[in-house]
This record gives sequence, C-alpha cells and structure tokens, in this order.
Amino acid sequence: MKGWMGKFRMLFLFGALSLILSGCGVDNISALKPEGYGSELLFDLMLISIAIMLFVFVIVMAIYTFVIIRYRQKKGQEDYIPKQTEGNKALEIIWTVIPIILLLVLAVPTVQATFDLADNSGSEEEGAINIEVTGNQYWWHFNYKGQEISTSQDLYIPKDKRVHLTMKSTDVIHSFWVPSIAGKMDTNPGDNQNTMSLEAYEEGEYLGQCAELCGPSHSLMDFRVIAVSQEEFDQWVEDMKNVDPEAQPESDVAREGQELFNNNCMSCHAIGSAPAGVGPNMTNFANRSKIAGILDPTKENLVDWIVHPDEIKPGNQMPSNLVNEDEAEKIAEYLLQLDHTDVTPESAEQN
Ligand code: HEC
Ligand SMILES: [Cu+2]
Repeated sequence: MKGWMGKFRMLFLFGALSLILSGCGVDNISALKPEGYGSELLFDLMLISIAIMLFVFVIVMAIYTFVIIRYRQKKGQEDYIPKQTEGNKALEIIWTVIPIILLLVLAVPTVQATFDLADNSGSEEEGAINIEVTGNQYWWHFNYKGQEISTSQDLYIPKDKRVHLTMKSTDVIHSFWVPSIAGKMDTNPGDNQNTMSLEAYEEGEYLGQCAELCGPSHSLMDFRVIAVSQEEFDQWVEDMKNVDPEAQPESDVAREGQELFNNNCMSCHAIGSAPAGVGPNMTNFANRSKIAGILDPTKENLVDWIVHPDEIKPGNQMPSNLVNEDEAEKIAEYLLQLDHTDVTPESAEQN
C-alpha cells in the first residue's frame, strides 16, 4: 500500500494543486470569460487548438494502448523476434500529411484573427471613436482624438461599439492588454505605431495590465477600461469637455490644496483637456477606481502616494518629498473633490 501511495504521490500533488489553483482568478481579467471582440476571437482560437490537440492525443493514445496490448511478449515466446520492417511509404505519407492539414486548420484562423485584431477600418467613418493610447513608465494615457478629451488610467468607452486605438510609448516598449475584452498590443516608442480595435459587449469595469516587462514597477502598471451605455458615454464626453481646470473648490482646506497643487505639481500634471504631460492627467480624479492604478482611493493612501511614490511604485517618474505630510493632506482634499461627471465606474454595472 505504501509503495503504491509513493508512486502516485506526484499525481496527488498536482491533482490537488490544479483543484486549488482553479479557484484563483478574477472575473474581470480572465481571457477564459471573453466579453469583448478581441478576447472572443482569441478564445475561439484557444478552443480550436485544444480540439486539435485532443484529437491527436486521443488517436495516438488509442494506437499506443492497442500496440502495447496486442503485441506484448507472450508466455513461451520469449525468444520470438517478429518480422522486421523498415520504411513504409504509405504510412509515412499519411503521418506527414495529417499534421500538415492540422497545422493549416490552426494557421488559417490564427492569421485571420491576427489581422482582425489590428483592424482599424472604420476609424475614418463619421462618429468613429479614435483614441490615442500612450504607455509610460508606469501609467497609461488616453487621448480622444478630435474631442479634446485627455484622461489617464481609466479608459471610458461605450459598450457594443468598436473603438479604434493607435498606440505609442514615451519611453520603453509596453503592451496594452485587457484580457476580458481585448487582445494584446505593444506600444512602441518612436513612429512605429500599432493599431487595435476594442469593443466590450457588456457594461462593466475591465482590468488591464501592461504585458511587456518594462522596469521595476511593470507588474504595478494597471489600468481600467470602463464600458458604459451609449447615453452615459455621451454624457461623459459632454462633461469632460466642459471641465474648468481652475474651478474653485468649496472648502478652505481644498482651496489651500489647490494652491499647493498648482505650485508644486502642475509642471507634470494637468487638469482638463491639456495633452499628456510628464505625469497623469488629473481630470475626474475623484472617480478613479484606483490611485496610480493600484491603491484603493482613500485619502490615507493618496497622502502616502503624494509623499512617497517611490515606496509604492519603485522607479516611477514622480519625485518623492515634494511636499510634507500636512501639505499632502490639503492637496488630497483638493484632488478628491475633482468630481467632473456623474458617469463613474459604478455606473457601469459590476459584472
Ligand atoms: C516630475 C513630475 C511630477 C511632479 C512634479 C509630480 N508628479 Fe505626480 N506623478 C508623476 C508621474 C510620472 C506619475 C505616474 C506614476 C506612476 O504611476 O508610475 C504621477 C502620479 C501621480 C498620482 C496618481 C495619479 C493617478 O492617475 O492615479 C497622483 C495622485 C500624483 N501624481 C500627485 C502629485 C502631486 C500631489 C504632486 C505635487 C506635490 C505631484 N504629483 C508632482 C509625475 C509628477
Ligand atoms: Cu509596461
């Protein structure tokens, strides 16, 4: 019994592991639960390749089992050597042609999907939404072309509509990846801009991540795509266009914070439609689902970030200790009231 257990120990271990690990994962970042155009294409490719692999596996295993049973050594025939065969033209042609056919079945839809993912036809049409995506160490910027809307970290799109992305980077190569709704596309520095189309079939907040190792905080380079109804999106566009970057906050503390922010932070940050600077655009900051892509949006976390961004995202481009903790508290008060629209991640029904 013990020997038997010993032999199968690894099997038990991996069996248990696969059961436990199958409980991991978050719905809104799973390529196995496609809810958009690109991810659906990719999921279909996965199904085709699994089907082909299963087909090969089952047939090979069947022949293997048959041969083991049928041709095993029999009692009293220990010295028997069967007839030796070398080469069989018919068989060899068969087992060369079958894999070629299988690879073609796999290759044709894969190449097709590769082009479909990057397909940007329709981007010139009336009413098309064109967004320029910029990857930066370690944050994302989105520029809605022709709309004078500039946002960072949260990408708002209407559901059920193909939006068109052109992608670039200000430093190293990053990769834009929203597993639940989209494929994955590199953002390159220089003029080599990639294109991609994006569509979510359901309202919701979808998690995105950088998928190209780009520095010490690569794994913290998160962002979100927020798909809302067409009406909410129109409202959002309207609100974003009418942001007054100099609007005075109501409370005295926030007003002091505003002055501190204008003096210490505006060299890199912007509010309103200004194009991307060295740091993220702060428009609608109060409605961000995360601070810097990763922290829960509490005042405490915000103050921590403002004073010590390097401790939270090593190697990021925002200097530490620009202001002291007292000043950071006031700035936080100001930033957390930058509520420029009623369309928020909550308006996209949680999926
Ligand atoms: C030298 C340029 C620079 C200055 C000056 C600067 N920042 Fe930043 N800031 C950045 C960069 C770059 C990031 C993005 C960091 C990252 O996520 O990798 C950032 C990110 C942030 C974020 C998170 C934004 C988001 O979208 O979630 C906040 C909040 C912030 N900065 C506040 C401040 C405040 C307050 C000041 C002034 C005290 C300030 N910054 C000064 C460059 C700067
Ligand atoms: Cu990156």
